[in-house]
Amino acid sequence: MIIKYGCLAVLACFASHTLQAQVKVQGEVKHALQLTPAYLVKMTRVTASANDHDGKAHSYSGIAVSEILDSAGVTTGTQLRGKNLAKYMLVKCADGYEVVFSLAELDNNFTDRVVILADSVDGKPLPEGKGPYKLIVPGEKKPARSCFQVTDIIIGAAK
Ligand SMILES: Nc1nc2c(c(=O)[nH]1)N[C@H]1C(S)=C(S)[C@@H](COP(=O)(O)O)O[C@H]1N2
Ligand SMILES: [Mo]
Repeated sequence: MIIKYGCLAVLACFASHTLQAQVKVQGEVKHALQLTPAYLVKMTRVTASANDHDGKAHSYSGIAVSEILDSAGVTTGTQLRGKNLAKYMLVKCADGYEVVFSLAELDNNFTDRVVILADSVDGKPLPEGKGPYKLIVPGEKKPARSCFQVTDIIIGAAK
């Protein structure tokens, strides 16, 4: 009995962990994506430095959000004008935390800042409770939009 339920608990834990290791990209996109380790490994890795809550700098690595948006067929680059400037990216996390960016804040025609979806910090996977994916937003005074345990990226239009 104990062994049976023990096995079930291990399986359930494994299943939930596997399910968590993906970020869904949907909304105003040409192709919805499910970002998994297998999908992300084909994309260009970049690094970004960010301070933690106590002001200590860490080196994060992952994929530029701009590349993820391109891959999903979001209106970026030369398409980001007119009505498309009212579009936004909503990022949802496992604990219900949500943050929003206008698409222009993430676009390399508008800014040199590179926001990344990180899966590693200082050469190691993100620690339990902060991973598997964390958004890294360099150059902000507060780390409040660097949200961890990201589960969903939703593209919307503000009107
Ligand atoms: N998913 C999620 N991400 C989050 C938060 C949160 O509550 N949930 N808090 C934000 C705020 S306000 C801060 S200050 C930092 C805190 O990060 P730390 O716990 O690594 O210091 O995470 C940011 N990212
Ligand atoms: Mo905070």
